[in-house]
Amino acid sequence: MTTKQSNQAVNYDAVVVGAGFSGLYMLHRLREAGFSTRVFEAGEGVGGTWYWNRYPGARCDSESIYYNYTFSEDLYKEWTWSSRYPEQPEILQYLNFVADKFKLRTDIQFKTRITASHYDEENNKWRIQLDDGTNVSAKYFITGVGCLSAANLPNFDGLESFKGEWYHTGHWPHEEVDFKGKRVGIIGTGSSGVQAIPVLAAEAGHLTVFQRTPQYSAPARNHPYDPEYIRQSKENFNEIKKQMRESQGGQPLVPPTKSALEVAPEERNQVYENAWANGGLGIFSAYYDITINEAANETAAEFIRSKIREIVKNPETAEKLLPSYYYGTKRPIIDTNYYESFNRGNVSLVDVKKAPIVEITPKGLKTTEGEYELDAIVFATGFDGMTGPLLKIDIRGRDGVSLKEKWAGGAHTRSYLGIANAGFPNFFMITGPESPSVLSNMPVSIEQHVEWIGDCIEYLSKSGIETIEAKVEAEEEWSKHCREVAESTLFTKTDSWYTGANIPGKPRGFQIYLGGVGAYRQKCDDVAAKGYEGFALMSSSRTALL
Ligand code: N01
Repeated sequence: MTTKQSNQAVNYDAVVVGAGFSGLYMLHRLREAGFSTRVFEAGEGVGGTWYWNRYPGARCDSESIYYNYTFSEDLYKEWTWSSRYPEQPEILQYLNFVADKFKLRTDIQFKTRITASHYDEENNKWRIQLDDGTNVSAKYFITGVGCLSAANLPNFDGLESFKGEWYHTGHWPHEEVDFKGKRVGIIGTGSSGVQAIPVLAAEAGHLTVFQRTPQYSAPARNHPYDPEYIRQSKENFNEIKKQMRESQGGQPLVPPTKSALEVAPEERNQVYENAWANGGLGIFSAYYDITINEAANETAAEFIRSKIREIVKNPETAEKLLPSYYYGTKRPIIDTNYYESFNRGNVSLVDVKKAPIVEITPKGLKTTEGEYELDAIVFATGFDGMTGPLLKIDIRGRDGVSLKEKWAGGAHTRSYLGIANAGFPNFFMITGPESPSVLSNMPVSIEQHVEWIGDCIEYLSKSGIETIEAKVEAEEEWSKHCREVAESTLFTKTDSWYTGANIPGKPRGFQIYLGGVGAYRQKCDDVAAKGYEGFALMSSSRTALL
């Protein structure tokens, strides 16, 4: 790690924000191509999402042999995952292994947050301010801030008066938190809450789950890997990599060709039963029309509801746990003993849609129906997704216009390929809004963006081009396409963080590209092959359009 003082007025070819999956590979890619590159990371170590999200039960819900980098065959073969869905410490260990293998730490400055980045038009440079008061500049400014790194802490009255301890799943302390024997309340039943609840239930004296929207979840059925399975995956590295990159969701799966409605109910039920028994997201991907046709969706939704009724012994509790929105239109969840937790004597479920939370009190939490005394509160209340992490930085492009101003009408209206923005020359977003990102296997989408951006910067450098900037028309066309694809599905019919509905006052708009990883890669490759179609390439910051 180099010192903070050494940054005063330093200029780099590229500055990258964040040392998670995105930032680590971006640094490696640009350094290999000979560009001076500096990563700034707020945390004390590498890992990004996997550095911050260390709540009890945190684990990945993509299968581990696919949830890793594939840019290096050596790396793929050197690392061996212990199980199908490893826990957070193992994924963090993997990212540390990557940082060590490629000697990345020397170009990462930890414990440093970028507070602002302004484009200096005259000098064609990004002027970047750090929270230690120093600043640096760079020709290219690249964000690897993650899609889910701006925690959403609802604005409940009285939190400051609470006498107990409280935590947010996305900013979990590094020290172990002891819940033994305590009265713990958890707010939120998304992926984080559903993973944390069974683990907290096993430790707490009593766990009260404050649920606003019941969730569909399927068992993960995590298990240690058979060494032979690992051997085969390593042997088939190239094939797996190709399949993932060309797929819909970034997993090497054969896409479903059948409609849920064209098969007999008995056959369909058996398919769902098999998927339930195998664990993972098999139900979600069993038929091609689950997320586009209401009746097809209902078959999967009702199957999961039937499992909830079967698992949860108390019929009243089971009833409260039954979801009614379109299955899969909030992030589908996989769990380990989630519904089973509600059969424990020390777990109770409170429906806060029926009786909303009114305030946090010194002793606990008050809903419209009563007060719950608690020693600790866990906020599993999610994130300001996609745009939130970007807007935490004061990013300003041409004429001092901020990204916040540009996106005031909603992210969905303005980005080109989820990588670039008109008005923001030489600024790239890794897995930005309107790219497949969180609706795909993230490492696959991250690698695609990193490689595209790396190739682009190399091309600009070799061609003597000083700036690249998305054209307004290209941006509008891409955003329109994103909206059309989203509107042809059921995703837009549900309030979720995908649409920004979880953040009061956030402009609504579907923030993710649903056209699939393979098709999206093709589009990005075509854009590059056509000399960066849709971008203005300039020999200086405003003149001589090439
Ligand atoms: O957040 P969420 P998350 N009063 O937004 C509730 C990824 N992830 O951290 O649904 C009461 O999904 C809210 O209720 P409702 C994954 O992409 C991945 O769980 O808005 N409740 C909901 O129940 C995921 O989708 C992994 O009605 C309030 C919950 O809090 C994304 O991160 C693991 C409330 C928030 O759920 C986010 O997941 C974990 C309020 N005021 C996360 N405000 C893995 O792959 C919010 N809620 C392993």
